Order: sequence, then C-alpha cells, then structure tokens
Amino acid sequence: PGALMAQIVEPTAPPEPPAFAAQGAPIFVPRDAIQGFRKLDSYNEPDFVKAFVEAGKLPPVEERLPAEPLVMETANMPDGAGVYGDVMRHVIGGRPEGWNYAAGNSQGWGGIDIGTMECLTRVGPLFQVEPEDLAPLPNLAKGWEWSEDGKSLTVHLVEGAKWSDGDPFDAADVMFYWDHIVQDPEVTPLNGANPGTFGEGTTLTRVDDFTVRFDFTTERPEQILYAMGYGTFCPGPEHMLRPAHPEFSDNSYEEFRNAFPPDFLNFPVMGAWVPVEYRPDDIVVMRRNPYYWKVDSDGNQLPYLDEMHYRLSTWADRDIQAVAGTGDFSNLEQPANFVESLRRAAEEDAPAALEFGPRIIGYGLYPNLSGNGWGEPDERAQTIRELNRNEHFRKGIAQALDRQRLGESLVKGPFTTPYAGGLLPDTTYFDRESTVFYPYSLESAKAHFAEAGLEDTDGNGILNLPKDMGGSDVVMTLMANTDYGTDRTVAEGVVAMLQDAGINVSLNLLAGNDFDATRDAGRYDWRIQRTGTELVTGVQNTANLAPTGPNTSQLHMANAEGEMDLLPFEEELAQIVRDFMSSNDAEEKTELMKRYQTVATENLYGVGLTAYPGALVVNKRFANVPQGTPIFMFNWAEDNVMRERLFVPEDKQQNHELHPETLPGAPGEDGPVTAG
Ligand code: BQZ
Repeated sequence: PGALMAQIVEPTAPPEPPAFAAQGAPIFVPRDAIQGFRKLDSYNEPDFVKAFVEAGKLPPVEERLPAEPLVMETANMPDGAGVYGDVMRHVIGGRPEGWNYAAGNSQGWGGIDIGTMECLTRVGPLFQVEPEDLAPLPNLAKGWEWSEDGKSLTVHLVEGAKWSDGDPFDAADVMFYWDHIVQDPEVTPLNGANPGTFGEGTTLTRVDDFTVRFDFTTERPEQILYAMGYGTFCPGPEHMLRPAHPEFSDNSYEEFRNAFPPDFLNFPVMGAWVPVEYRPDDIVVMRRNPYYWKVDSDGNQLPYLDEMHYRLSTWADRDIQAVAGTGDFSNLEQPANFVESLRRAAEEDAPAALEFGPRIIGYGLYPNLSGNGWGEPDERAQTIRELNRNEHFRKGIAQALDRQRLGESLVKGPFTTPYAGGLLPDTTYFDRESTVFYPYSLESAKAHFAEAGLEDTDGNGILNLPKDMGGSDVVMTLMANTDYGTDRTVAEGVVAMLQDAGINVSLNLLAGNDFDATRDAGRYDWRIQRTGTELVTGVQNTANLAPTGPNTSQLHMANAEGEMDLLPFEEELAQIVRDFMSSNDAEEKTELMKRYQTVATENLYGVGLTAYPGALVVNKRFANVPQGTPIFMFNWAEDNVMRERLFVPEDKQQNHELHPETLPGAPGEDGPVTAG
C-alpha cells in the first residue's frame, strides 16, 4: 500500500470557474412590495366570464373571491396592470401520469404542476426579494405567528378562497394532506414530502376552519416556512382525494394513485389554470380558473392569460420552439442548444428574448449508499453497494473522471466548470475554501481502487473484485434519464472514462417517470442526475441534503424493516442538516453549510461532474417578465416569473386560443364549457 499511496493525488479546492457574467440583475424589493392581502372596492374580470355570471352559471366575481384576496401590486409589475387574453404555449418533455400529485403522479413537469398548484407559502419570486427581508411569501397561508417559546407556529389560511370547482378551501384540505398523505407511509407525493421534511417530531393540528398549528421539538425552526412552499406543502382537494383514499374506500394505494388519470378533465385546482383537454403525446390545454383568488391592485382578477398550452414533445424541442417563436417559453438548460440559441436571439427579428443567469445547473454521479437491502438488490448489486460504501472506491471513481473534458463535451466556451459536488458555485452558501475537489488522475484512481481491493487479476483490462467478494470483473450499472440529451451525453462520457479506469459500466437508460420511480425504489447502483433546489438555496428541501430520516435521501433510504445503516460520515451530514434546520441564527447556519460542504465533498456524497448557467427564453410579446429572472433558484422560472401576472398587450395578441370564451366544466366531465 505504501507504494500505491505514493501515487495518490491529493484533493484541492475546485478550479475557479471561468468568468461568465449573468446578463440581468433582479430589482430587489421587500416582500410587501410584491403582494399583500386586502379587500378592494371593486373587482373586474374578462367580459366572457361576465357572460357566465349573467347566464347564472357562475356567482359574481366578488362572491368567488376571498373577503381579502391576495393582491399583486401593479407597482411591482415591470409593465404595470395587464389586459386579458392570449395563451402561453409551453412545450414539455415530460408526460402526465395523472392529476394526483398528492399520491405521486407526475403531471409532466415544465410548469404544468406549478401552474395548477398553490402552496402554503411561495418561494419562486424570492429571487427578487432583498436579502434583509428574505423569507417565503405568504400564499395559501396569509400569515403566521410563532409562540413565545418558539415551539409552535400558528398558521392563518386565506379565508373564503375556493377550488376551481367552487368548493371552499379550508383547514380540511390542509389536514387531509398532513394526516393522509404526508403521515401515510404508503403515500409519497410528487417531490417526496415526508415527515422528515418538516423536522422529526413535528405535528400539525387543526385549530379552526382557517387556522392550523405546527408544534416542534426544537425552537423556532424557520426552515418550516420553506417546507410550506413548493413542492412539499401544496395540498390537493380533500373533497376529491378523501373518497378515493384507501382509508376511506375500497381502493388499493395503486388505485388511489391512479384515480385521476390525465383524461380526467377539470380536476379541481387552486392554481390559475385548470386542465380542460388532454390528447396523449400531443397536448394538455388549460383554461383560466374562474375562482382564482388573486387580483391585481386595480381589482382585476388574475390571471391575465386565459389559456395555457403544454405541447407534449421533448425538452430539446422546447428550446427550439421557444427560440423560433412557435413556443413561448423555455428554460435553456441543455448546453447542446446554447450556441445556436444565442446566435438566433441576437438577431434583430428574433421572436424571443434570452437571458443567461448564474451557474445553478449541476450534474452529479450518485452512488446507492445503502447496504441494508433497500430496493432488494441481487448479489451483484449488493456487491456494488458494498464497494460504494468504501471511500476508496468513491475516490477512485472521482479521480477517473476528467470533469473539464466532460463539461466541454456538452459545450465549448466559458459555460461549464468542474463541479466538486455539494452546494453549487454561484450560490449563497457556497464556500470554495470549504470544498474538497479530487482532481483527475487515472494513476491516483487506480491506487484508490487498489486500496479498495480491486485489481485486474485476469489481465482483461477490467478490475476484479477481491477473492472474498467472488473475484469476478467489476460490473456496475449507471442509470440515466433519457428525457434529456444532456443526461445521456454526460452518462456516456462517464461510462467511457470509467471504462478507461477498468470499471465496466452498463447504461440503464430510462424515461423520466420511470427514472424517478426506479430511483425512489432504490433499484440502482449509480445514477446521473441534475442537481435539485437544495443544492442551490440550501433552504429548500433541506432534509434531502442527507439521510436525516428513513426516506429523505435519494442515496440512502431505509429497507422494508425501516432500518438504516448509515456510514459515520452520513451520520455526521445528517446531524449537520438537522442542526441547520433547527437553527435560526444566520451566522451559525452559514458555518453549518460550510461544514456540510466539506463533509459532503470530502467523502464524495455524490461525485460532482459539471456546473453551468442556464438562460430564460420568453417570447417578446409577453409583458411583465421580471428582469434577471433565474431559470432555477428557489423554484423553476415558471413560478419565478409569476405567470399569473404575465400578459400580452392588445396589439401583440395572437390567435392561439383553442377554446376561446370557455371555462372549465365540472370535475371528471367534459372539458371546456361555454356560457350559452
Ligand atoms: C423545469 C421543470 C419545472 C423534476 C423537472 C424534470 C423532472 C424532475 C424537474 C425544468 C423540468 C424541466 O424539470 O427540465 O426546466 O421546467 O420541469 O417543473 O427534470 O424529471 O423530477 O425535479 O423539476
């Protein structure tokens, strides 16, 4: 081992990223400049909706709105109060499994769930909130107060808001989500909320129809306000979900999950648009929610846009169509499209505006760290798990990867930078000095593999397992998501580089929904994945940063018996994250995140690969797009831009509406209906 150790190349700080200036800076404001709750003298709505009221098909607008609606201040809107009409034509690469988000159905992503869903707090627009006032925005929770001892938080719900079918929204919806979704181990909502998300031991109690109370085991865990946001506290309609839940019906959990398939139209939502049409592999169409509970400060009921389209295509096509003007919106996040998109956007007649932001997209290579039988591995897979739990094996993998070259395989130029893992560079809690980077060195990789007991004993170029592990070639699988060309390119690069280091890797390419399900079931050796919001903000989905509970970490969950087998460094990470979640001291939080970064990157709790910026592409006919909107920060750009405030000035409106003058019909019945 002495001679081998001599070949080991020691870790360093990560390389400095190449300079790449974000194009627009947000205009920072306090939260109450964006929105508030108050009664206005009068309210307005589109003329065609008035026709429904006149025909007796809809109560008057002031009866549909809460006594004190959420008011979006026109003073904060870049172009002021909007006009009604037009459509936002989204293109998405995901496919809807159904409308039961609460039971884990994906709606196809790309903003489709964000547009139908409202959460207790709102985090997307925080990119433009000044640092001194940075905290989640009130939303379905219009306010909250801490008890004197900080052990409870009383939450006041908006009063008199209604689901899109007119059913009242109240504490019953919130409590159903808590009691029968979050607390039910058989149910996992999309985005994975579970008891650990809210801090171990946290309880929620109904106080009255519009008040609920959280009780905590620690003092003033302000983290809870983020957990109350997207995508962990966005309650579904209790009046629809309860009758389908296994506790209250003959349904199995699988039947519950699939009780509201994509062709179940007009599923009640609190969001601004309601699904009224679904054509498989073609389109989902949404119409405005006549009960939407937000208005602008001139009294106009929101949203301004009457319709939303989600073309069911590919993510790459989203970029192409947005840049060409046949689509309206894209998060330009796949580097293969960067150069061409920039070129087109620079032309004078370009239909879409394009703005790059900070480096908030990362790709990582993640080991399955559970040796406890999670996902029921066969003998081969169990052997890989045991290797994954060996730090030398992980270090060998990290040093076998030339991350510079991997980034350049995606796009040349100043975009990509080698990523060490942990928090992404260009983010608040990132600290370069606390980050441990294992540089590329095949020789060092081999030395680490030898330390892990792997040697090419049969001379076929592939390392063999130690005798006591069977002695065969190391064969591992790498799972990647085929919905994105980027994921595939990164995965193929990793396979080739590991092959050079003597590890035989076979790709397991899965479509997005299957990828997510297979990952959450623990049926993988290693996977490639784009980083989530927790590695950008630290304060969103924080519990996922480590195995803080039996099912918070996608790298390590409990087995069927509920047992964990955490490595010492995972225990340490989990404790750091728990301390962070229960701390309310800015300085302490910063220090804890530095420590997190060191422990996570030193121990390769995921091998970082590459990080790069993304650009927001929006068709130029839309007004009110906030300057400097990042495609991803506290949430995706679909929430960050506040779509309910976007509008198209009359002279720029186009005829894209597929169902003009209509509103959603009754839940489960025919799609859009007319007033006549
Ligand atoms: C953005 C986003 C909005 C999910 C999804 C998708 C899923 C993941 C992630 C992104 C898509 C777009 O991301 O790529 O630009 O529009 O939808 O929800 O990757 O497979 O599970 O976390 O948000």
